[in-house]
Amino acid sequence: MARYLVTGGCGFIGSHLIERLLAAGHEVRVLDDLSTGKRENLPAGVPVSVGSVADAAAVETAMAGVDGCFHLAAVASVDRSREAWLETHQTNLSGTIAVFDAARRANPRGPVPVVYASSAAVYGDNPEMPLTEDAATRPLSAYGADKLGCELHARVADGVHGVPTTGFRFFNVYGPRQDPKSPYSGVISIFAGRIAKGESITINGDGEQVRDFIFVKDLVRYLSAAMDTPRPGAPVFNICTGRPTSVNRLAEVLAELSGRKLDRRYGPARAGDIRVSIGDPARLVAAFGMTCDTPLEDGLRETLAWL
Ligand code: NAD
Ligand code: UD2
Repeated sequence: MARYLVTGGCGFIGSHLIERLLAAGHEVRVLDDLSTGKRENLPAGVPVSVGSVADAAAVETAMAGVDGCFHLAAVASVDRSREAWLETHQTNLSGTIAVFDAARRANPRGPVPVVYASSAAVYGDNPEMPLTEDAATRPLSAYGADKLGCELHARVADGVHGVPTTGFRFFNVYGPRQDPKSPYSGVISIFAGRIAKGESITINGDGEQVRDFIFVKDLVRYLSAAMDTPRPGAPVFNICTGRPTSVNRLAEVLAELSGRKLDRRYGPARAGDIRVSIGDPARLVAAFGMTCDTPLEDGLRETLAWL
């Protein structure tokens, strides 16, 4: 049994990770500013410090005495990073440095490991598909640039300060508790929420852009496994399936599964939208010996059932 801090634990992915950690018998505490997360996402009894990862003192206090930190707190929306460039940077990059820095002193036994969320957004408009971890990084957004910055500082944390880190480039994550009401949410939660109520959806551009969608319960298994076996050299792994789904196809499957007629409208393409984003999971599978195996239809059914 270990004691972990989960930053951003009240959010969509954090809350699933915490369920898994508690089921494995670990003790968990959370640092979250509740900007998009909700306490109701967590089981009763999980201690939540309301504060920002951009506040070094709050991070230091939350980190005291833990055996490791899962760092998920971020402004997760690419659109939001465009609107509020400096503000999102303070959370997404400075907040990550605050976490790595506090991990140096968190425990009298020495630096504690940090498992953190990077993103497929670091690849930007790189057209090599599927994307391996060695593909060139060319972020198109402040969000992607900051996530790449997190990876660079993770190397500093490891090499200069002895803090073991593991970074994961999440592709498009979906599942229960991803907020269907927020315009900054993922496409699956937005479409699922609207289609299930018989409302129209708007497809940005021609809908033939493709994504690699991963079910959240598949993803959190890797995060906990990475904490169990910290690796040297600040490694970074894709978390992806390698399977492409177009936005058009996604809308059709959701309509089919919810037994609704699809009312889709086409709007302008989103500025800076990535056309194709498919990851190569080979390094992930080789390192962890498991695949993201939930079929899209099953994950979508579970997401619809939660609504
Ligand atoms: P989310 O918005 O549900 O969760 C983020 C959590 O961080 C929320 O609880 C929010 O309140 C909290 N938070 C935001 N700013 C904070 C701050 N300054 N201090 C403390 N807490 C703060 O989003 P999510 O989808 O669960 O994202 C979790 C992580 O995964 C993020 O780092 C995100 O960038 C990354 N990620 C997500 C996806 C995806 O498809 N959902 C893809 C790639 C990477
Ligand atoms: C996702 C993540 C982001 C980042 C990135 C990695 C979310 C919210 N964002 O960005 O954090 O890690 O992946 O590359 O999960 N779309 C529509 N209609 C809508 C909403 C979206 O057509 O109502 C389209 C959108 O234009 C895009 C696709 O759906 O082509 C996926 O959009 P998204 O916002 O879910 O995710 P993405 O890939 O921009």
